[in-house]
Amino acid sequence: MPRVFSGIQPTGEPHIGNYFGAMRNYVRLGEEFGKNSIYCVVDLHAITNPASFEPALLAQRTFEMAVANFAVGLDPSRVTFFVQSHVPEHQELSWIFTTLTPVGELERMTQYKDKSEQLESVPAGLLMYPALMAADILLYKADTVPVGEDQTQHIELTREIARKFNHAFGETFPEPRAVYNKQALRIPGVDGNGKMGKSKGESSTIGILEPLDAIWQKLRVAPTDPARVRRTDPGNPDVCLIFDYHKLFSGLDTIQTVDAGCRTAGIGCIDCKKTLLAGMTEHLSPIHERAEALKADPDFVRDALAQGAKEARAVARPIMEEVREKVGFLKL
Ligand code: AQP
Repeated sequence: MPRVFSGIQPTGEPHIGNYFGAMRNYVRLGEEFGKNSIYCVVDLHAITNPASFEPALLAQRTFEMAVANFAVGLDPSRVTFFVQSHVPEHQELSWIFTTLTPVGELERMTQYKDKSEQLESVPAGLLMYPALMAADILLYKADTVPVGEDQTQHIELTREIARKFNHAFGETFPEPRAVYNKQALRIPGVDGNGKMGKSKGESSTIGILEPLDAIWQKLRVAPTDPARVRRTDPGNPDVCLIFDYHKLFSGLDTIQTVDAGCRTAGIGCIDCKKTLLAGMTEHLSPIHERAEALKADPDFVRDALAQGAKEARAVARPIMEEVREKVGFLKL
């Protein structure tokens, strides 16, 4: 049976990019593979970027990330869901992988390049991020990794690390493959400034748990087709991020209506955005309700995370034992 692994950083509120790009696939694969779907709030990753790491907020963001995942439909009694720092084997395997990974490979990662150029002083942990991600996945010998397109390069490096380990120490790890949601490979930020990302701040994101009036304030000012200056100008939905969001939240009829309306100037951008808000309201309101119920029962969430860490360690420990033996550490 395939084994699924994926992680999500508690660097801020989960957004619709995370949701459509990754979390919905967590739910789908969770329903198929049960406890063999292993998901993790990757707090060790979240501390690698000083631009988005806020110690005073980390625990709360970690808790809220679990709430959000449960609220969108992940059932912790059916899948394995835990917090990365609660399973120390991630760090142990990661260290071994850093010894197999050339610094040049790590420096070539585009996410590293993007983030490091914003920083005056670059922590070594930011460079090592992909080795930790490889450890996250391979610690469970996972072969299936639901992620957004921005993780493609990291998954490729994970495959390479698996190959290197197998070559050096004997066949141990599978070469995992990424699973994408083709409709949501890379959802743009609502500020029109590239990929939606938590670490880009609130102006980029539409949080899945964000109040609908706050979402409307962002949609209202969101850029649309820049060539559509007046209400009477025809627009091009193919270059409009609002239309990208319609494809995620609206039914086929609505998508066709706003597409045609935009091209013929039959619908203005504000009305198009209001239609989108209606679709978002329908989709997100039940998630908001479930999240409120979970927040009102923090012991349920904490117990689920404690149980998840136990389950994850039960899988990770024997694999780590095998790794230690193959690497040649003294066993007492
Ligand atoms: N815009 C997106 N479109 C589609 N998928 C996305 N993912 C993230 N952004 C998009 C996918 O969500 C999963 C969790 O990734 P993450 O926690 O790294 O999310 P993030 O919002 O990208 O977080 P940060 O803190 O802002 O990280 P960086 O700065 O690394 O982008 C992943 O599967 C991701 O692909």
